[in-house]
Amino acid sequence: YSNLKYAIKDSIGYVIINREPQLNALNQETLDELQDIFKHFNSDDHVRGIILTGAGHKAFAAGADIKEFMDLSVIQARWLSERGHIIFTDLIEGSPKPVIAAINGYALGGGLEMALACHIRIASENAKMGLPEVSLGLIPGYGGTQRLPKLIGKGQAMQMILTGDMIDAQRAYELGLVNEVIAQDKLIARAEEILQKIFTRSRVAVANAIAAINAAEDRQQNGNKLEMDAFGHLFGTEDFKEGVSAFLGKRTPNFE
Ligand code: CO8
Repeated sequence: YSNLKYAIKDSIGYVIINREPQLNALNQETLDELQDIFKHFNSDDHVRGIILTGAGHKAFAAGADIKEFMDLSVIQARWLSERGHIIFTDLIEGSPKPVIAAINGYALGGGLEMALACHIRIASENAKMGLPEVSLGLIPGYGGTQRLPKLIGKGQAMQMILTGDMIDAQRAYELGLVNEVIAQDKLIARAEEILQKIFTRSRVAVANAIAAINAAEDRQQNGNKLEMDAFGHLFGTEDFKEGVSAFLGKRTPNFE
C-alpha cells in the first residue's frame, strides 16, 4: 500500500494510516486501501481483532484530503461520500471482529468519522477531535451526523457539528466519545490489552454481540429479533457448551 502500513501479530491486525506529512488525511487512494485491508483482515482467520491508528504522534487522521476537493464535481462528491459510508459501515462497523480506534492525535472531519465507525475508541492525552466541515461550507460526509448523536446525544453533537470546534481528549471522555484516555506511549499497548481480553472470550459470541449491537442503530433491521435469533443460534455452538461446562467445572474455558 502507498498510504497504509499494516501488520498481523498475536492475532491482532494493525492498520496504520501512513501519510504523516499530510496529518494522515484520507485521500481517495487511502480509502481504496482501507477497503482492501479491511476486506482482507475481516476474512483472515489469523486476525481476531483490529487496531486502527495513524502514523506518528500528531494525527490519527485530520479529515478527508481537502486538496482533492477542488477537482470534485457535485456528482463525484456525492459518490465519494457514499463510498466512504459503504466502507466505514460495511467493513469497519460491520466487521465481525472488534475494531479499536487508537486515536493518537488529531481526529477531524472524515478522520473522526472513521473513528466513530470503530467499535471502541481510546485516545491519547494529546488527541483533539472535531467535525470542522461547516468551516469549509460542508457538513460531515462519512456518517458523522448519524453516528455522533447516537454516541454523545443530539444536543452535544449539534454543538460540535454546528460550531466545528475541536475538543480535547478529556472532554471527549466526559462526553462518552472515547472510552479511555491514555498516555501517548501506552496507547497501542492498552488497545492490545483490550483486544487480548476479548480474545479470551468466545469468537462466535463476540461476532454475534457486535452484529446485535449494530442492529440496534440500523433502521432496516429489527435489533430485538436479531438478538433473539443470535442468542438461540449460540446455544447450538461448541463454544457455548465449553463456556458453560467450564463455569460449572470451575475452570477457564478453552474456546476454539
Ligand atoms: N487535507 C489535506 N491536507 C491536510 C489536511 C487535510 N484534511 N489537514 C492537514 N493537512 C496538511 C496541511 O495542508 C499541511 O500540508 P503542507 O505542509 O503541505 O502545507 C500539513 O498537513 C500539516 O498541516 P498544518 O500545517 O495545517 O498543521 P498545523 O499543526 O498548523 O494544524 C490542523 C493542524 C489544525 C489539524 C490543521 O492542519 C487543519 O485544520 N487541518 C484541516 C482539518 C479539517 O478541516 N478537516 C476536515 C476536512 S473535511 C472532511 O473531512 C469531510 C469528510 C467527508 C468527506 C466526504 C466525501 C467528499
